Amino acid sequence: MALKFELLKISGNARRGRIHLPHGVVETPTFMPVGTNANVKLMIPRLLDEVGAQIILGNAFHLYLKPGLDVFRFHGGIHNFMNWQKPVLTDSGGFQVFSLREGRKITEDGVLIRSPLDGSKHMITPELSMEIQHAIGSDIVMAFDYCAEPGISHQDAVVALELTSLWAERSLKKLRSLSDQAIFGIVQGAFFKDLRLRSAKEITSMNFDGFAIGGLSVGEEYDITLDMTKFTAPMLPENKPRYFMGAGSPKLIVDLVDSGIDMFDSVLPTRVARHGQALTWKGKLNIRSAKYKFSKEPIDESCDCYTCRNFSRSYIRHLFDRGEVLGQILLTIHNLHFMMDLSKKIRESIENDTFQELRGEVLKYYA
Ligand code: PRF
Ligand code: ZN
Repeated sequence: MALKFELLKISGNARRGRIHLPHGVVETPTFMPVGTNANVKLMIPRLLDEVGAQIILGNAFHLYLKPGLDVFRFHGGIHNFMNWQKPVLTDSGGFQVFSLREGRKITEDGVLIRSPLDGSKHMITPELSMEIQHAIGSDIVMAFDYCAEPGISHQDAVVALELTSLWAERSLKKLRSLSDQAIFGIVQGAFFKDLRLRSAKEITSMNFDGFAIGGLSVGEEYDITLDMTKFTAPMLPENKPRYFMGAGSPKLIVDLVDSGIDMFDSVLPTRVARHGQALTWKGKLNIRSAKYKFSKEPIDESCDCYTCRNFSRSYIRHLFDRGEVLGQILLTIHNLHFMMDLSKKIRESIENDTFQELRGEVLKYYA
């Protein structure tokens, strides 16, 4: 078994757990930084370690295009390639069915997707996605799914759901024939409860090592995201990890934990950092603002990250003003540290049965 999950404590619906993987242990709830191209933008692995990252994400489709599977085979997998020796989860390419929908073609066999790099066309099947994720050597593989767009009709959502179930079965069968890597199934069903119910039933009837909720946070209203998650999460087996794909705002994270989710990922903390936005325990802060020109304060006085221990708002604002990359690096370090700190405080609060107080505190500053 490549994955062992311990459910350590339940407080309300919030869960405190531990996932054992080939490259290490992941304490949950956990936030997973995104490293699409085998790097978390602007972060060296040593810094990822320092901010407390336990597991990072890679993307099968992007890594298949560049550098290509032969390079991963040459290095013996992503861990040696990028010199990150802790766990890695790879997404299957199912999200690119959604994000690269311009000119795509979907058949029962798989999806024809256009490369964002050079426009070339690639037929991604569940089997190919498994071969890619096997070559990458991730600790957790994701099944190949069909993430539908918001506004999809019930009729079309049924097609997406049926393909997702068919592809889940083929993903599981193919991966088990290749390796003993852990694999998660993904529940779809758009914004229809009857379809979420059906998808959850079909996907959880297969012997996956964990389960993800996909197809949400794709542009729909917040209340719908949360309502669908609260409806779906209880249908997932209690003794396996639960992963909400693509959630990075502090508000959504505390609400997801409150719905029984264990894992989440997003480019949000690293992306907004590059645009000058810091996440703090007192809400968001835009470092480009003129009001920080003469501020000797750190970004967040309650933060003990490298950035906050060493640099003033005034200096970081100056770096952004001059377009210096160091400003982006310093904010990326801070934002990732904040997400890891948030995850850690969530875990502690579940252990102490004070999660609702922590959630209230976060919601006060992130409306
Ligand atoms: N499927 C896959 N990856 C994803 C999603 C999905 O539905 C989402 C939806 N928020 C993010 N990433 N495979
Ligand atoms: Zn900080």
